Amino acid sequence: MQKIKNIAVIAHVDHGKTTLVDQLLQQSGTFEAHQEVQDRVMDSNDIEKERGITILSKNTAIVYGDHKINIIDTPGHADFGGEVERVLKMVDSVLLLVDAQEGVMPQTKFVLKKAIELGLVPIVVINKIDKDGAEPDRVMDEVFDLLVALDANEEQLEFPVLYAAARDGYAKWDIDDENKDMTPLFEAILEKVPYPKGSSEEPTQAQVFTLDSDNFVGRIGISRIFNGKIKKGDEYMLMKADGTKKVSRVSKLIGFVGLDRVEIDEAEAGDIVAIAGFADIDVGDTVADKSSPVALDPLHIEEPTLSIVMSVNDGPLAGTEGKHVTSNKIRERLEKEMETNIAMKMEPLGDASFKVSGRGELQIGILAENMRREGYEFLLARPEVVVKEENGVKMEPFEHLVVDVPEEFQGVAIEKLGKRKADMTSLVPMPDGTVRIEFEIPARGLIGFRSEFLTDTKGEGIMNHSFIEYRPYSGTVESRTQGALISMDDGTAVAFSLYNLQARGVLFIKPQDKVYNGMVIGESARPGDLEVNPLKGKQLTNMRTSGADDAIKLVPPRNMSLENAMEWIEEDELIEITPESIRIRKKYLNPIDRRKHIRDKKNAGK
Ligand SMILES: Nc1nc2c(ncn2[C@@H]2O[C@H](COP(=O)(O)OP(=O)(O)OP(=O)(O)O)[C@@H](O)[C@H]2O)c(=O)[nH]1
Ligand SMILES: [Mg+2]
Repeated sequence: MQKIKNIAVIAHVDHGKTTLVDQLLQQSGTFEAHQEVQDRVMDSNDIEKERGITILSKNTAIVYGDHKINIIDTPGHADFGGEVERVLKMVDSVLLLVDAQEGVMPQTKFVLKKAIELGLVPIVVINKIDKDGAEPDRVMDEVFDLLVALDANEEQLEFPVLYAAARDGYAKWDIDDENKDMTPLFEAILEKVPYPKGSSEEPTQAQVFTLDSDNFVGRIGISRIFNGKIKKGDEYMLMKADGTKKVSRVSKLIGFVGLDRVEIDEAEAGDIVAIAGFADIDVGDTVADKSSPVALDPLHIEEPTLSIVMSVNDGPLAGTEGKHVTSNKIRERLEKEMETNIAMKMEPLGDASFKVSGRGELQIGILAENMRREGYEFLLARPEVVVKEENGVKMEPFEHLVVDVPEEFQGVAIEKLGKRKADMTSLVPMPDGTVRIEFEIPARGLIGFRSEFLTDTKGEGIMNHSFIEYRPYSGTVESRTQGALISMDDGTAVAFSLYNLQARGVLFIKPQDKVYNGMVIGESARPGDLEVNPLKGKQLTNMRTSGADDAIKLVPPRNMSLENAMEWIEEDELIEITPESIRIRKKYLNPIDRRKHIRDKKNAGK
């Protein structure tokens, strides 16, 4: 039997997981000498590359001496926490990375909690020790305190610690050791990660933790083999969580070597492989021995906490920019997404709209961004948290929030968060003159908070949050105070009128942009919506020609990216998304309908 070690790399967002995996790949000699390798090779899809974040967990295998090390790189952003949870059941230890300056952050807590609950003993890697502000000792203490707070057992509290600068390619046992290479980390993995339990002689049991698809063989389940063997061409029983069973033949078996996938004939207990041949294979399914099938425990997958309504674009510019605009097209695309993205859910609501649920705004935003690039056009409503009822009590998701702000903004941050029903749990001055304040807050209170927070802290605040649990509903939360500037006409925006409107607030559009009646073109400086006319040209006089229009100096418009727009809009507003534009509009384009809506809402006592 081959010597195998299975490990996942977990951390808060940006603490250096993908960079570390890069270095391990490079330094193990897994790449051929001629192979050109980019930075963060594991971040392979377009959006991952552009944003420098990991969205999907991905596995790679490294050959080191006589060992094969299967490494799973996981996403650090809280919205993809569900990915991490699933992956942890497939490995025998984790590398927990913590930034030597930032220290323990919300997602560090979230992922470590899951690892501790599964009984894994982490290898702690204090990373980025090259940073000027690095304080490895303080961070080490924070990690230890966190483990104690998480009820770690004695073995877990004796976790090994290494100090690293992943970017510069070294790790070491002692902070005073020389900076060399990753050898100490390889040693730690070989010494400290237990060999997989289970036996190749037992009846086969493998569990799927990620899905993939291939144009030739269809759905593929990336699985960990816990017992027995999987052979290409043999029949196995696919066992689902709901008890359904079906025998199929493995048509293709794929092993991992570095970044390559290679076809293999057989794999044994302890290894991670991709299995093709089971048409409806899904995450959590067991691939079991045909004659003595025993299912593994199903994977626990946390429910989505945020939902958003997606609907067909019915505005006056509908169909002018997108390729796929019908309700059928949108439905097909969403259904396809739900097949592989098990952390999300979709529910048709009738009248050409769909409720899409996920773990956060970023996760849903990325789906929308992908659809837009594929030529889709649609509307998105304001994100809403998923409220549940437990024993007759209305429950809503709560988040752990950490904000880092320069001292002078501490007051405003606490005040604004108080209005959003946040409970402060700690306040610690940091050595660099900032304060780290922690809160527990209903997820509802966080919707739209980021942009306000950045404005309040002049862009210097940093905020991070992560799901804690469902708790009883906490009452109304304050939301955006400023009104919207709404266009009262259809046409093309004119510089002269935009120039005059600048006094009214912040604009989202520039001259020549298409606008329509009911479209939101800016944020008013005051509460309450304001209807304005962005089309009014200057009257021509003898003195000046309309050409002078070009010379008008306008403040650059606020860039309403998809995520900014999701943060900004209120319940009666929508985002219009097309391959070319992101516009904000009122749900009711006609001012009479809008007034009626406001009246109805008042009457309903909201
Ligand atoms: N100074 C310094 N920067 C580092 C080090 N390791 C990684 N970085 C930088 O930190 C940033 C984030 O690195 P990634 O490897 O993408 O982090 P990640 O943990 O994979 O991020 P997510 O997958 O989005 O959670 C990049 O700009 C890296 O170059 C290090 O040792 N020192
Ligand atoms: Mg990453």
